[in-house]
Amino acid sequence: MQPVKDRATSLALFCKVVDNYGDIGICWRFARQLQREHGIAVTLWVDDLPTFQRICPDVALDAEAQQLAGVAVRHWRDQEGVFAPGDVADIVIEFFACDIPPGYIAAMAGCDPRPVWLNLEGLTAEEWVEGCHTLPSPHPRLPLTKHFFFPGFTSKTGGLLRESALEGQRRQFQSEPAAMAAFLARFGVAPAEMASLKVSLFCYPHAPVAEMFAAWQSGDAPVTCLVPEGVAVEAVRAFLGSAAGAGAAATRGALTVRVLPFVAQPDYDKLLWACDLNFVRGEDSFVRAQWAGKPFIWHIYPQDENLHHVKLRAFLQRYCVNMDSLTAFSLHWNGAPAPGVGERADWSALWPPFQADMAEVARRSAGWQGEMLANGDLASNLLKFSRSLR
Ligand code: TRH
Repeated sequence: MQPVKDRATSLALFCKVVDNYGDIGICWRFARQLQREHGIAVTLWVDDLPTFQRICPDVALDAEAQQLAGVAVRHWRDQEGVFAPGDVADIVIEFFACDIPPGYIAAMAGCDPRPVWLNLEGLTAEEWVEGCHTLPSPHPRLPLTKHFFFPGFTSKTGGLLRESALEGQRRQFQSEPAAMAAFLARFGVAPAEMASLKVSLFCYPHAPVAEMFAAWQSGDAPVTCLVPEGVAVEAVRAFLGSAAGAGAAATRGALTVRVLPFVAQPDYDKLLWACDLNFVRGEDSFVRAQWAGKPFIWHIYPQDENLHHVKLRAFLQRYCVNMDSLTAFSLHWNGAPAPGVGERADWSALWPPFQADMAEVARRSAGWQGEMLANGDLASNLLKFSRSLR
């Protein structure tokens, strides 16, 4: 279905880069989709341009204001700005509860009508989200009400970020083996490696990568592991026996490891589509892996007191229907003890059953996509909710 164009609406999205790439990765994807598919005039306020540049090489580091892919990008330097009601967008979104400048909030209070103000939250599969999604939070002093908006995996949440053309692009790419081979050849993947199990690896530094490498190396089926530069640096360096810069590669036993440059966001999707198995992390690559229709293993962002294990289990409970090998593998990858397998992971024992179930896991991936599509996409759901408030 064609989304309804809404040319009159403006939207300001405030993004503070706390750590890593996920915050700006999500906001940049979201901003482009709102502009391209819904005709919204989006201003993306972001505090960290160098991190932004890694996923979008067109970003100019010294520009206070720049236009990128139809989105007005503003360097959010500090909280000091002075704003008038005319500067305020129709919809104001703070990502992940970041504090937007007090001057902007004061200007919001002076608007007539007042803008829609949303706090776009992080993704979790936990049930409590359904009770908090769209809840209002009145400002203690000003005549403004902020609403919480939660992405999620059920119809009682805001759904997941997904561009309307994404599925078509993926199917097209995956239907052309030559295009996939040409894409991977850019990173040095040799024709013979195309027949191996191709794995992309994106994880946090504490993932048990060295142990996984050892299991693949001594296995009987060839594996080609593609690792973006800067990821799992210690294990990659140890395997290569040299520096782990982009372009570095080595083969030991059944395993070939190749270091890739950190690619722009659209190419990262292609990488996920071209591989047979994807290790992803955080929030955005995790969601992209779900749309890639391939088996994936999620490394969740660590939190104090192992709170992330609760979130991991909540997701696995929804996703891993009758897939014990995937559950065991995922829990151990995240250092979360798996019932029946013991606390210490034996990767040579965990890998074969998972590998044997991979076709089944891929089928589940397709079924899951169907379920997620039925919830609509985050951008459309958010705009629908915003209109209901105006
Ligand atoms: O970078 P992350 O670890 O981000 C995390 C999560 O968002 C987490 O929820 C948040 O709380 C924490 O940061 C602070 O992982 P994530 O979310 O997958 O974001 C990575 C982004 O980088 C994603 O948009 C994909 C993109 N990317 C590229 O564009 N090129 C690449 O080569 C790679 C590996 C990733």
